[in-house]
Amino acid sequence: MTIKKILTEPNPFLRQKSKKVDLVDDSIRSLMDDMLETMYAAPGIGLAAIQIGVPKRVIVIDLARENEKKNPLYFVNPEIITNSKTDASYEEGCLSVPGQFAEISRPDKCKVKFLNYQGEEKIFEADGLLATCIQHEIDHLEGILFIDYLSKLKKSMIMKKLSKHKKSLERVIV
Ligand code: GNR
Ligand code: NI
Repeated sequence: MTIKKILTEPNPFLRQKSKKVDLVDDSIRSLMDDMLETMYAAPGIGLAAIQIGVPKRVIVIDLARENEKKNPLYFVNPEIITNSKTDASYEEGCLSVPGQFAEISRPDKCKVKFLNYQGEEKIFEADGLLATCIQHEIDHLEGILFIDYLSKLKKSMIMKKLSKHKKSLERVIV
């Protein structure tokens, strides 16, 4: 297992649409292992493959707290079948938008169809933070980030901060 570098905005990679996985084989399982290790190290509660530069429809999530037993969830080719009509709002963050947080409103429940770590088809209904997280990760597969839901002004303020931060990091390296 390897900890990979997480791509951050602005980066055109994060805006591309990820491709469906044909078969859950050992190479996909190895990708999921690396994603999970990268997510734990960050630390974060979810990660989409595109965040480590791999444009495949693969997501990992673990909502367990530090003092709780790990509970990794793997979703290959996740599809939302139904969404609730009622919304819930959570303060979201994103490992690809470091240090920035905002309240985002999304359907509070969703039913998802996906392939698990073994490649078996599963359907399950999520609510609460898990529903939010799944929708946040599926957005990544479409090249969408949570800041896209904010007003133009809020988004441009965040983008400005991120570019400044990136430039200062580049100066350190050079
Ligand atoms: O670590 C993360 N926390 C989080 C909090 C609220 C809503 C979504 C998330 S996902 C995020 C990790 C990440 O960027 N996944 O793509
Ligand atoms: Ni994210």
